[in-house]
Amino acid sequence: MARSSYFVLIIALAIVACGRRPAPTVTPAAPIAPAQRLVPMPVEMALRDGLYTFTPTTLVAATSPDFAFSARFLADHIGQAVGPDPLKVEVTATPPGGAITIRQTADDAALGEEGYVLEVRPEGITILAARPAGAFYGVQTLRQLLPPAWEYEALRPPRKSAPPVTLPAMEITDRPRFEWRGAMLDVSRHFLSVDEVKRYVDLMALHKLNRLHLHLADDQGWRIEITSWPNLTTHGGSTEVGGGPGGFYTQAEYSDIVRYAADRFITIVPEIDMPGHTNAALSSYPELNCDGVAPPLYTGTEVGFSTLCVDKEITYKFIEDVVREISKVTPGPYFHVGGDEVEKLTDEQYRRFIERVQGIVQLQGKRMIGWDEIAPANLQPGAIVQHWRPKTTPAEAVGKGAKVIMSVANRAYIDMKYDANTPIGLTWAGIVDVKTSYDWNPADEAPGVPEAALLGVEAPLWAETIASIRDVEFLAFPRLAAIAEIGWSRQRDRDWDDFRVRLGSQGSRWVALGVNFYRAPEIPWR
Ligand code: NGO
Repeated sequence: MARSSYFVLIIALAIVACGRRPAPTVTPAAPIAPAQRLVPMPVEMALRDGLYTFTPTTLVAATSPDFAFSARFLADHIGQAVGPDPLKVEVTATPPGGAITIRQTADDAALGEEGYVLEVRPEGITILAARPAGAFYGVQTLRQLLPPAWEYEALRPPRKSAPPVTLPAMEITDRPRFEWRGAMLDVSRHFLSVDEVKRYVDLMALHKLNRLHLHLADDQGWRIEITSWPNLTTHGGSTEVGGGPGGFYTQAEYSDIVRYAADRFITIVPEIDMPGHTNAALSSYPELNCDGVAPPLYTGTEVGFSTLCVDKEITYKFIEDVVREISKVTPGPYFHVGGDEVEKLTDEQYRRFIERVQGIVQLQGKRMIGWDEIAPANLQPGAIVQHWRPKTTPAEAVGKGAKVIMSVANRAYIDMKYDANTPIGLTWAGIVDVKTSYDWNPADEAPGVPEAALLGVEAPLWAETIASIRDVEFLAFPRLAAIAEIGWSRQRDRDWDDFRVRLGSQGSRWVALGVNFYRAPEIPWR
């Protein structure tokens, strides 16, 4: 070859080499061992000899009507993946051989509210649980062991020649570390529709999360109908960050969300943030302002500038009405009063306000939750503090008997960016990559807050930069699965390198579910 040709060849190779993007980490599609398919990781898991084979006539049986929802869920999931018709469901005390049976056991002590045993044998599959939530979590574990392709909504019956679907025999015994495994959606900064919230509920259920905290009111929008103060939604709900149209839930729509979540063993936790973060309310009712003048609606993202007028009686009448109306449509035992970032009151004014509101919440039979700023108030037994500010501790509240939900922002805030190039998200608490969100122990996070003081963990998703459920999914996945595992699995069993691999195998399931997840480069997606 002539020298000039060599030259051209070298230049061409250099161009190709420079233009090539680094190959994503993709592991070839070898069969995934059962233990690698599960997030969160169960307490105990042992493989046994033999295989269970799914057939078109497999029956899903529940021994108690309380377990029928879980049986139906499983039958619908397996649905047409194994035959032309959906699987049959039966509530019966004596299920036939070969069935998938969800069986109630009297062994409450070992399994508790949420524990289960999953036995896969060649002769049949059994999920044992003492309570309906445990049965549901057993079903979610079985679901994660089944082919991800079964999640596709357009799945069609298999070809006649397709090999039968089997599952290796195994036994799993499982129960959660914490009773509170939460996620929060901020529907104030940007509104999400009922269907979008239900979609989040579905994705939470897959990873055994059980509390959905809805941040229903903030400066930028009031999102739940209060019939005695209608302007809150007609005016206060009419915009959002950036000036979009906002929106709100009627109480009937909110009840629909509550029911949908409850079916999936998720308790809705309503939050009305006060006395700060209240511009939407202040703009809707001039009498809530100390000067009697309603400010304009707000569509920016500053915090700390608004407060209810704590010296006016009408303020407490307003709060009583709001807490009463929302409590009536909220079967769960919690009411979150916010309490964060108040810059316009003295400490004394703030404390007195929180203590008075605590009485109002108790009168409605609810447990008060507040962000960690409420810790110095005189908290009553049963109060719950949500810890969010890094480098502070709510130990003072723990001393008064309060329980803590750990949501420390530099670990659990999934509205933070994954890295400097993440197109949406905030950075004030730092960059929260997947390892940062996973590799920590809630019991070591705040001095004076030991394991026994913890109710659990929660991943808040603030919505300053989130305009749609697609954005929600992008910031939540995969980090929400990391928080779910922290909430469920024992600390001594958790290990980042092992988690990375198990998280990687969630990718194909999320693809099948249409989840817009972030393909974090440190995860071996498959
Ligand atoms: C803070 C603030 C919110 C912001 C969020 C953004 C709390 C409890 N108050 O968290 O208003 O939206 O940060 O990350």
